[in-house]
Amino acid sequence: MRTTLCFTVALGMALCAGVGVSKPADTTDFSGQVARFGKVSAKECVVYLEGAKRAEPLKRAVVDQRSKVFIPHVSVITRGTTVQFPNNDSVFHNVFAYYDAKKFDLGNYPRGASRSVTFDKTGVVAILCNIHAEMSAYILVVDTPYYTVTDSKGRFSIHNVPPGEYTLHAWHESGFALQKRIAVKMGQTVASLTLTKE
Ligand SMILES: [Cu+2]
Repeated sequence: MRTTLCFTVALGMALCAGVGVSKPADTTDFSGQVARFGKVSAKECVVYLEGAKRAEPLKRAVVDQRSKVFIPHVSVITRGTTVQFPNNDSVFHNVFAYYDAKKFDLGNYPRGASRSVTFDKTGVVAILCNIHAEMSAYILVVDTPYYTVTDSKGRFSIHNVPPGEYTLHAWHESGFALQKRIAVKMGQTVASLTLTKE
């Protein structure tokens, strides 16, 4: 009896897990590759589709500080998200950035401490440490659930996109970018993107 119950619960959980990973029937993937720009690799480009659907703030977002490096170097968050900036290094860091044309400064703080900022407007946030000039990171604040960051070869895939009209944006820290209207169609949509200097 106990064995049967356990099996039923396990089967139920497996089915639920299966539902969780399956693709909604009326959505598609928007995939492709960003071409290199000169000698610069198209890795860590942000690609996103702006349409009618707005995004909820992310429940959790972290830009870590380890070995004098911000991790990740490039991240995307949705509008209204609060980002934690923990210091997991043996040295002090001072995180500051220009955001919405204003500078914010989290001050000096030691290992084990964390400070946070809520980003309620869209745009690019360039993050620096005024103790270590080599440290930098970028956060793109977007107002859409359809975004991703390219891999080391410039490849990307945005999952579960409803077909329709969108403004496609691509951005790279070197100053290359792309913005154009596109139609996302049902079935695998593959795009080859060429960015130009802003
Ligand atoms: Cu630092």
